[in-house]
Amino acid sequence: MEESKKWRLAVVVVAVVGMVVFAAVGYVLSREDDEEAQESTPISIVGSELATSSLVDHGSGTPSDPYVITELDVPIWGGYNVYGIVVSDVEDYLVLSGSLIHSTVDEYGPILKGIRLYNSSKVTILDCTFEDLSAGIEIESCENINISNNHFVDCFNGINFNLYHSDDVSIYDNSFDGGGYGVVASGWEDGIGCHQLSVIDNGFARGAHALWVDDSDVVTIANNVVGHTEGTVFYLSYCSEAAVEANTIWDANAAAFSLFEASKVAIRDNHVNAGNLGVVIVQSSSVNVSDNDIQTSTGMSIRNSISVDLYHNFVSEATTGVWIADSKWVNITYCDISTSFVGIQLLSSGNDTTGVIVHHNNFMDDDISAIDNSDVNKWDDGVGAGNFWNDYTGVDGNSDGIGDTPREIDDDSADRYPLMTPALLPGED
Ligand SMILES: [Ca+2]
Ligand SMILES: [Ca+2]
Repeated sequence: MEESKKWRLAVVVVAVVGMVVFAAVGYVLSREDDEEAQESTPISIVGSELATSSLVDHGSGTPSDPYVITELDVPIWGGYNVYGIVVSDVEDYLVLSGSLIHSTVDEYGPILKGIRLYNSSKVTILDCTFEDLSAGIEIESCENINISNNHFVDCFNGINFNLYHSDDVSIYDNSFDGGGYGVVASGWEDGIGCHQLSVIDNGFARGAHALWVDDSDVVTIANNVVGHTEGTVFYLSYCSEAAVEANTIWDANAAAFSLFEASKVAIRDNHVNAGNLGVVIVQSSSVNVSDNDIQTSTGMSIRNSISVDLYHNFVSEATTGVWIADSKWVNITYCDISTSFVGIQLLSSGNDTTGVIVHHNNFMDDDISAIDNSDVNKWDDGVGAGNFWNDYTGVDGNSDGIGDTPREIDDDSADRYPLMTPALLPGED
């Protein structure tokens, strides 16, 4: 080959290689552009990197001087299961505060999630706003987590427990506005949920459910205020050792409190106004319902359950105040059941309703005070005191405060010791 030809060939080869490289680089770059356009990249917060992370505003990871990451603006967009922030393997104290985490679309259609907390402990999320996400915060395999003073706006799930159990999670003073579930631990797999879950002093409005939790124990749900919800407000299934107290619920469309396969639950001192159902107890055991004030279509509904104590509740303006089917060992005492169509209804449909004991209640101005279509139940305490029925027509000839004739309920059921004056309820003089 001539020298000039060699040179020409070399120039051509270089040019071709250069074009290929240029095209390849261009392809890669354009792919990156495309991917960027398709999906946002999560901010990664890894425990082992916190000491040197530029995200950390100040702090050293101790209880009195936690690492603080603050004032982030995190837009999220893209396709399926995209997170704004992923926090993993944190063991030191970390506070994530004052940030806005939101999708760039006005709805939670794509699976866009705010913060994923994974395998971490001692993390606090404070004063953040989560908007238009399929989940605001997702928690998996974590412990000692505090979530307080945040705002969840139009998130399908506000706080979502995922896949594996977490331990000691406190959810305080947050507002959940719109969306589907405020706090949720539910799925097909067993084991999702939380040991020591506290949901206290939160506000829930315009959502479907405030709380829907499976597979959890040592649960406290207290002092929450709920308005304008579409579905069951507080639902606990396969849960034990739960206290549900001092919550206020108004303008709910379904059940206020619903238990399924739950045990050792106390529901006390709640106020429920409006809705279909106040307290629903299904396939549960050892449930104590006390000091509640309930105005719903059905005040309390108990089915297929064992050992339920209804003590000192006020139920009014119900279609049925207390409805019990296929259950045993239910005590109803010191309740005020008034202005309802049916006060108490017992029935057996499949299983027997037995061992129901009803005494020291006041039935006032109900259309039908009691119906007992079940088996052997007692409408008095067996030793001389029953209930006050304002429609009782008998007399008390010996002035012992007890009517001289039974107050019949039907052919085989009666209160043998009807009270002549209303039972003195706890707290009354
Ligand atoms: Ca009967
Ligand atoms: Ca008498």
